[in-house]
Amino acid sequence: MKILTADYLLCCDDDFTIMKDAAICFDEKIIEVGKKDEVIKNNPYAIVKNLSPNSIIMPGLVNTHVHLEYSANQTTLVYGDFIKWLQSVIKNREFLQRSCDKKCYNDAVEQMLQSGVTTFGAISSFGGDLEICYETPLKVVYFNEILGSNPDFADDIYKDFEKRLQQSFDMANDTLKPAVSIHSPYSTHPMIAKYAIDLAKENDLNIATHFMESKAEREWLDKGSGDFYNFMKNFNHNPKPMTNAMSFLKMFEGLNTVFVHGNMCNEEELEFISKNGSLSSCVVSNRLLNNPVLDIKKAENKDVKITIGTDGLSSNNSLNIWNEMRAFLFSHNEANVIELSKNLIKYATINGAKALGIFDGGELKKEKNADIVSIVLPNSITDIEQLPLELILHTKEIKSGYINGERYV
Ligand code: MCF
Ligand code: FE
Repeated sequence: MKILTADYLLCCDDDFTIMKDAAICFDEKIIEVGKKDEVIKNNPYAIVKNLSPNSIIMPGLVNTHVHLEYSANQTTLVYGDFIKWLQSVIKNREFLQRSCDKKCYNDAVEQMLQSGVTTFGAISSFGGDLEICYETPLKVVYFNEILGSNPDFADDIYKDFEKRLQQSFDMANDTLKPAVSIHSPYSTHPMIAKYAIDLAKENDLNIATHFMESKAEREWLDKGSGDFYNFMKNFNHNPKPMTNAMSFLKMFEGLNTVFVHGNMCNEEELEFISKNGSLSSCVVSNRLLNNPVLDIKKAENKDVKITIGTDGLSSNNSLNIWNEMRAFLFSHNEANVIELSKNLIKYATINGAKALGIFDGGELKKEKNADIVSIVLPNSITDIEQLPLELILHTKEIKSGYINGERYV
């Protein structure tokens, strides 16, 4: 049993409680959170560690969406336009996947780990990232991706998907949970999507999908026109969307799906997402691919649970979740900076944990898993209201971290 004490403790509960001169007592689970003197008095056999001045204790962070298999990308993929980027992915994805060696995967995960991420949702297209996801001390929801627009190839697609899914089942343990990802409504035939969703339902697996990321996707699904039409014409002389937005969404009814991006959602779609999952927002990726930013007011008016995703190094220059939060803060100048900072920390902790569901963390509360990180601010703060903002402005890496109560940083 251990106790950590610090100047401040962020519970990341619904009320966003911040405790001053606080402590947390834990083994695998959290035993008590409260005032330093009381926690020490109530747990006399615990080993006490007093963190350095200006320390902050908070829950481990959650990156709900990352593609590790593209971590070799730095200057290969083309930015500035979603369709051009997609074409460059199609052209280079096997090369990038082959170029990501053990060190490349390690470095990518290390960026998340050092930034305080204790849980992430990995979208795996090929299975090349399974080993690193198994080896890392971090908790991983491992989303095996399926895509394909031609039902004639369905059998081969299912065979490949089932093989990867089985491999992830073989490696599953307390920190690696197999899951399913339907790539998107523009790339996955509804029959293929339904097959994978049914599999997820039968096996009680988490599920994720890219949805309403670009203007091109909106136009294509609504009207069958625009940039996607021109793109699809390369493969088919008379291309038509395989589904529309609402029919695609309805396949996920009753599940807790991580919908990724959602920038172009209308109110009806946001309402559906609010009732059937959460939204992973990836602002840096959206910026680089010239996609719109998420309208947070519109999403929050529908009670959508927003979470933070870095996306992959295929559309980001960093997997550090604080870099992502800073970018989010600076891209949303319509929001009050203090209010948004507080919300961002919720998005990256409690909301992310609820979105990924399986690992009971994201909050410092009795009986939750002891996924805890500590951060040291450069100086003392003058106003507790500013703490979330100061954290987002100054944090690059954590000072220490615990997963299920075990120290890993
Ligand atoms: O989230 C971004 C942009 N939207 C869609 N897909 C991806 C993103 N980052 C990587 N991808 C992958 C996706 O998983 O790119 C491929 C898929 O494997 C595009 S479809 C050939
Ligand atoms: Fe993505």
